[in-house]
Amino acid sequence: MRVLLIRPPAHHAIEAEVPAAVRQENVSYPPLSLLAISSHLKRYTRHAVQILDGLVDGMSYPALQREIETFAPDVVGISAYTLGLVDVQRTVAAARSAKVPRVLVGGPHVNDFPVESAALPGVDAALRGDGQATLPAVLDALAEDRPIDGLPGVVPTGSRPPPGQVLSPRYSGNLDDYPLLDIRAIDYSRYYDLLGGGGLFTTIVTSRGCPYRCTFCNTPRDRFASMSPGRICDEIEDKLRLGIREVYFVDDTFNITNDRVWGLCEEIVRRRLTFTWTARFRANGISRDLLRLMQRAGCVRLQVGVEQSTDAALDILQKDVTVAEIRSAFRLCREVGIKTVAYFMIGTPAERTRADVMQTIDFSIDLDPDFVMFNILTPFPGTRLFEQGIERGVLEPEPWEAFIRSPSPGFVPPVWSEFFDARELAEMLALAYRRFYFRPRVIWRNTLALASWHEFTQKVRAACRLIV
Ligand code: B12
Ligand code: SF4
Repeated sequence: MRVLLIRPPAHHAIEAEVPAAVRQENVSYPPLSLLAISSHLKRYTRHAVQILDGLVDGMSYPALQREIETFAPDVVGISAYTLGLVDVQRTVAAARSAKVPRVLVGGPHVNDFPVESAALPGVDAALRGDGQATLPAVLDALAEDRPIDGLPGVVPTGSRPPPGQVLSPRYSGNLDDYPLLDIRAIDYSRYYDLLGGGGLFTTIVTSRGCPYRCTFCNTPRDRFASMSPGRICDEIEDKLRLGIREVYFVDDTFNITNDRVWGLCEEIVRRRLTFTWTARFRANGISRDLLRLMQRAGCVRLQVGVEQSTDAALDILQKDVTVAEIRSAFRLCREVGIKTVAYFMIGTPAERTRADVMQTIDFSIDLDPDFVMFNILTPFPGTRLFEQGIERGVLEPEPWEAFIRSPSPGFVPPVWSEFFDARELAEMLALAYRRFYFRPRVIWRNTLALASWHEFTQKVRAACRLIV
């Protein structure tokens, strides 16, 4: 079978949490999910696989259709995010117009909304779980003209199946078993990191899920799995051979345990792997010794989820971290010389007055990270926060349900509107960025750190969009 795996463009992405200005500059990461699937299919099956990344090219739909026609696949597999659902539909339509016999969807949206995904017009089947664990059997069946209903991970179409039956997703228990990502399957030179140094770059995921319980997050809690340090270093070594020198570990939380980070850094140092890296961290458990070892292993920057400025607010979000731990983490990073990006949320159930939000902004300045990212909190279906919103009458399930049944570009995800409306939150978001970044000290520091003219123009563009 000829299989084309597609990451849809983002022409109609629904804006939520992350300001569009930041997202637009942030979409230049490689399509990890499709790379993982294609590497697996190439290694273990005889199907001919190609990846089409509509996102990196900002590809138009006529161009996408032409690309599909050129490859002439038997099967198209589309990766679906909930906020990208309108583009998923347009991509399905393009595949249909290109006369592709079978159109499948998979990815985070299908994992969260399996029945609704299987009912999307033009979709032949929705597959739940890791594509590596579902697609091989499905492709073999299609190649032999056998039915795919009932195969593991295949969501039945039509009437709602009994709860739990066939809907349970398929996941691998051991991430080490998956083959190394064959990044040569895409033009990897086109991907970059806005905050990076401008060298060849890639993202890598080394774990799945997170056992913490933050109310605003629905990352798989019970399925946490991690690759071994040896497997991660094999992946890195493979990418270094291609000239890649910058890595962003995009795991939900890289330091679920310090032992994991410690073991990986020791292995990187032992193998003398020379590259710089950055990762997403929680503030608790960060020690000076750990940071020093991480720095020896190439760590140059950490993105840390701070979210709020008081212990009471952090408790409401069940963040399981204290302000003292956050302060200590940022102080130690500055002391050791690792740069920081602090993530904050505006419009949480803990921010009842404008003064509360100003306190969050003041804290971001006081903490003195190198960069900040403010998001407007958007309660997603499937999170504890969403349930709390419904229980307290702050949120209605209907707007989301309508969008998921019938995606339209005009959808505006409801915010936590108990204390502020969306307009007030947007205004305070812009204020937060202005107050943090338009300080002489920050402008000077960031200008000194710029690596190139390209980087400068990129950042100025992003900053202008943010402020506007
Ligand atoms: C890394 C990551 C990112 C990175 C992506 C970096 C990169 N591409 O290099 C960044 C930071 C950019 C990012 C951004 C966003 N992310 Co994100 N991200 C993740 C994270 C932590 C891991 C995803 C990953 O790469 N996993 C490893 C790869 C190998 O596996 P995978 O993506 O899970 O894909 C597997 C299956 O889903 C399936 N699959 C995927 N596609 C397909 C297609 C077919 C046909 C089949 C059969 C199977 C299949 O097989 C894959 C391989 O096993 C997940 C959380 C999590 N733990 O899953 C959230 C997650 C995917 N992100 C999420 C969200 C909401 C976003 C944003 C929309 C946030 C925002 N408000 O802007 C943006 C949008 C990104 C975009 N597409 O435009 C949600 C998605 C929820 C949903 N229902 O859509 C998740 C689940 C987190 C959460 N629980 O809230 N993200
Ligand atoms: S620590 Fe991060 S990934 Fe883990 S539950 Fe909280 S927000 Fe989600």
